[in-house]
Amino acid sequence: MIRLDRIVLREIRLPLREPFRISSGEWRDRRILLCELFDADGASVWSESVVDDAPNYSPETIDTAWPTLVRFLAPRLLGRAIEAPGEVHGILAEDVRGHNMAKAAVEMGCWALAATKQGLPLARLLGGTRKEIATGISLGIQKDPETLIEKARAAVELGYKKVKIKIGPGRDVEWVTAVRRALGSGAHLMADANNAYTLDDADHLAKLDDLGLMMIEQPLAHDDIIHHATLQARLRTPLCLDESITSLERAQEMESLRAGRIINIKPGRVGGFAQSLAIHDFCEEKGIPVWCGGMLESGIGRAYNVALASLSNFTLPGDLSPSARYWTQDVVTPEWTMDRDGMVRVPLDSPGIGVEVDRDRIDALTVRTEEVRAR
Ligand code: OSB
Ligand code: MG
Repeated sequence: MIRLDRIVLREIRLPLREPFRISSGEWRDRRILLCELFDADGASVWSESVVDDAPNYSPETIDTAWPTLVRFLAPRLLGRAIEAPGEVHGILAEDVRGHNMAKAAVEMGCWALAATKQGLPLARLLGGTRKEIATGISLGIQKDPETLIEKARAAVELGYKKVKIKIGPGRDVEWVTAVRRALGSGAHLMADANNAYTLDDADHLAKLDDLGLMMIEQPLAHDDIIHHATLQARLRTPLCLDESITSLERAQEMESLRAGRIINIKPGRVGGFAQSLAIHDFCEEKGIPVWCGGMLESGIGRAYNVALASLSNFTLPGDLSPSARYWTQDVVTPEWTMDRDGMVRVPLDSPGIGVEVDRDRIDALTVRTEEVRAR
């Protein structure tokens, strides 16, 4: 049982080692929202919301998630007896529309708290069975194809099991062709468009069919299913939906309309683990492979993603790059690492999220805090 008596929100600023650019915007210095959840019996955990400064991936930002947590979400959980973490999503979703990334931060925190209190690694509480997760890299838009090729080569050299290239109009067929030539036909390559196209681009996107991509991620609008179905019917390459899958219902629509053949599950995007597990199970039953996406999380958010990716139907490499790719120093110890075979180890030796949170480092990076207490 969980009974929260305090939730502390923090904003930390964590500069990326290099800017990360996608078709809809750019990340430099991340504004990260962390939550610390305190149980009445003394246990506590850290969690993370995958919001940032601008609404270019989803409508949420850190400045919408913060007051939503303080005013609507935290008060529903505080002081309440929660039998199991699977109940939390329903409690948060009742008459609160959207705000999935805000909801996910506290929902996933409750799962970690339950794992901590039961003495279980989070991955095992979720039902995960893998000991290590195959990892891919997501390469942002570069200044020219040569730079992209160089980064893609270096990634393969480091052991990454998949290379994802961010594309957009003017930086697509030629750029991906150049990378395919450089890496050879055996490389596991894919492209992510982050909503940069419309159905008018279908003929152009069909040229990607000759490049042997594992998938094309979210070419059309952030909330679209139906046009993706039309596009999928014209492409041989599987489409993978990211932005559009905000709940189990959207995953079901994708399947029944054949709007895509793969799903990128980001727990923050779907409101947390309960929905992630429901989507995972649904996809497993329908033979739809899934993989775990990333949102440039700190080491705290990564711990949650790694735990989720240990479930059986996460059969494709996740965007789970090691800490050093993003930060000069992460906020957890040990930092996340990847071995020469592109595998990230699932921490199974300790209860909860499996990494220590560096409170001194977080204090040094904190720009604001707010505490919400049970009334
Ligand atoms: O579309 O998957 C995406 C980062 C920010 C916003 C959207 C996306 C991404 C990534 C980065 O691809 C994945 C990562 O390395 O965390
Ligand atoms: Mg994506």
